[in-house]
Amino acid sequence: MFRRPPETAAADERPGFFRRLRQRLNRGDSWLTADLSDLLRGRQIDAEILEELETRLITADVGVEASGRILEELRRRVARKELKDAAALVAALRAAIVEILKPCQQPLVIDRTRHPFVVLVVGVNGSGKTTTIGKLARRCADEGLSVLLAAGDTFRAAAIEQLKVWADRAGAGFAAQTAGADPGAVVFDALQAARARGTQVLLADTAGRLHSQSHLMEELKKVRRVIARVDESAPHEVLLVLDANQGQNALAQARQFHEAVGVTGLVLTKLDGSARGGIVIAIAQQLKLPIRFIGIGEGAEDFGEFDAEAFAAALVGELPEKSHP
Ligand SMILES: Nc1nc2c(ncn2[C@@H]2O[C@H](COP(=O)(O)OP(=O)(O)O)[C@@H](O)[C@H]2O)c(=O)[nH]1
Ligand SMILES: [Mg+2]
Repeated sequence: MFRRPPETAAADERPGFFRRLRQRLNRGDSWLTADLSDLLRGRQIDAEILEELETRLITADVGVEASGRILEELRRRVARKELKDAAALVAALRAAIVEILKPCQQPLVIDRTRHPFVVLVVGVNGSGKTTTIGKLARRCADEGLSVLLAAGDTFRAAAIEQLKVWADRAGAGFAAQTAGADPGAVVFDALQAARARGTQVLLADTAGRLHSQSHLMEELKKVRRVIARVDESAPHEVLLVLDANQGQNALAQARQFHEAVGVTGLVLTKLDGSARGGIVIAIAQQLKLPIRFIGIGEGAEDFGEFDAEAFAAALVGELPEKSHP
């Protein structure tokens, strides 16, 4: 994530993370991996099988638009007699998925000339904001960056406590006020403190639920303005955290948050849950926002950069070449 050479990234985290991604993504009602081989076994690649595949894609949250795009490509290749067997179809499906996902594979690059680089984390209640901040804090700390966490979710005391636990675990600084305090004031003070200390990264938590959706958006806009008042180049990243289990709802949330505060990156969490992963394709197709990270569990290690090829491979059930140990 922080301009580290790709070889070291591959060596120290990728294989393990991808293996777990594949295992966890396909847990429960797997939509392609297990089913696909059953669907294809001993059958010819014809119009009927493509129609069945399209239905599966749509019911797996891929959405009508992205499914249509994938099928258009597959039909074209079938017409050219390029897809003679199941293996060729699976490979073509994977390639079509990669094509949609690839533009969203844009890692977060922390600009080390900023003191601090400010990341404002937004999203609805329970989407995984605080957990993501904790995981990201750990990642930054592992990269040798100094980090400060700002407890901008002042709605509940428990939210402040939860962030404190993550700060302690990651060895990050922590800035908070009491529950009910003005989140703008909390983030303002944290930013001043980070500047005074020369802290490299400030991760600001926010509330996900207020009296109403419009109230929440107004509060987030205000936090954004307060940050810009201290450093007009900040926030340097507005990270929207989406729970992949929300399905098509996640798309609606993304549009609302983007309109209100200008999202610059996405984190998709809980891909280890009942989520079928197809929503990631719909999000890529429709939002075209950078997908910075994915979450595949509650622990700090269950978090990694989004990789289009690895993700597509996990979905259709084949590990990419590079992930083999
Ligand atoms: N299984 C799983 N649970 C997650 C993931 N990310 C967050 N959670 C859990 O989801 C719940 C809500 O997360 P939290 O960070 O408090 O959400 P917030 O309200 O947006 O701050 C917590 O129990 C987290 O442990 C993930 O990637 N996978
Ligand atoms: Mg929270």
